[in-house]
Amino acid sequence: MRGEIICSVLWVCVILANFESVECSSVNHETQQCISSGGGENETCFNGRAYEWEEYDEDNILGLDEGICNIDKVSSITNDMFLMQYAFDRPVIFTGVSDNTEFRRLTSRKALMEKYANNTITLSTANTHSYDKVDMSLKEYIERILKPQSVNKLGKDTLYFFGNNNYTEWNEIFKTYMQPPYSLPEKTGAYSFGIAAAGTGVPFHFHGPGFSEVIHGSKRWFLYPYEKMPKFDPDQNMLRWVLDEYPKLTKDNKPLECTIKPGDVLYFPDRWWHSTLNLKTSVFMSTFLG
Ligand SMILES: O=C(O)CCC(=O)C(=O)O
Repeated sequence: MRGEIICSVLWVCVILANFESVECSSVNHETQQCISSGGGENETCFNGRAYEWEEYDEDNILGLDEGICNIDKVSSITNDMFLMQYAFDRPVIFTGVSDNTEFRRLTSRKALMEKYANNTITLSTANTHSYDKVDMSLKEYIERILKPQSVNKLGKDTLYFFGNNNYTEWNEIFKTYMQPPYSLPEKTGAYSFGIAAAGTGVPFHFHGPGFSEVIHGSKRWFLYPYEKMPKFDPDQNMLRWVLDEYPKLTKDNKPLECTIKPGDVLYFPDRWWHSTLNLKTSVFMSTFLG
């Protein structure tokens, strides 16, 4: 079966390569490896799929699963319906509402390393209040820090790239990002771009409303309304919370949750407690509405 899939992917590539002189690359969905007409396996895949970040994850070494999804998923509602049913009331996941193929292509590991390797990025510690900030080059972050989370590492010792972006330096790729086509009255969006390793995440916190889109990888979200503050240790990493605390939750204390993947956009309303766990190395964009 695996052989047949690889063969059929390669066959399509060979046919295309014969008709036009294109460099053909594709994804074998069984192994999630990139396959190119040249036979290489470390190439960037286009057509909306760029799995090469995940080549750096060690085969689900953390044993993370996607969990359940008990958040509504919608694909074609109007902004008025969004405002009436969700915006001020509960989270929702939009599927396939904006096409970020180009942004996905520009944020492959290879593309980012070619263009931004020496740019300085600001990392935050992955604890609830993100107290500490550390500056380093994107190259150093990707090559040295971006490793699967160890269960015993505290959130305050885990460095996480999310937000504090230099919009001028990143403008060329940020301008290709297609914002979710939904809005709140009198609010505008501010971007927070991030790249995070498998098993890392941000512990529970809350702030204003916004959207979160995964561009590469997958991210599990947990949410509670403001009045239902979850039990958590602000310095514990989310992997520990998922392994130790989550299984103890009673039915009444379970969060709203879902794993989002490329093509999904999660909306969280104002002041909802939320936390995240990256199941794979993930590249993501949040749009904060303020
Ligand atoms: O995407 C993440 O891992 C963190 C997102 C988050 O906490 C936020 O959007 O406030």
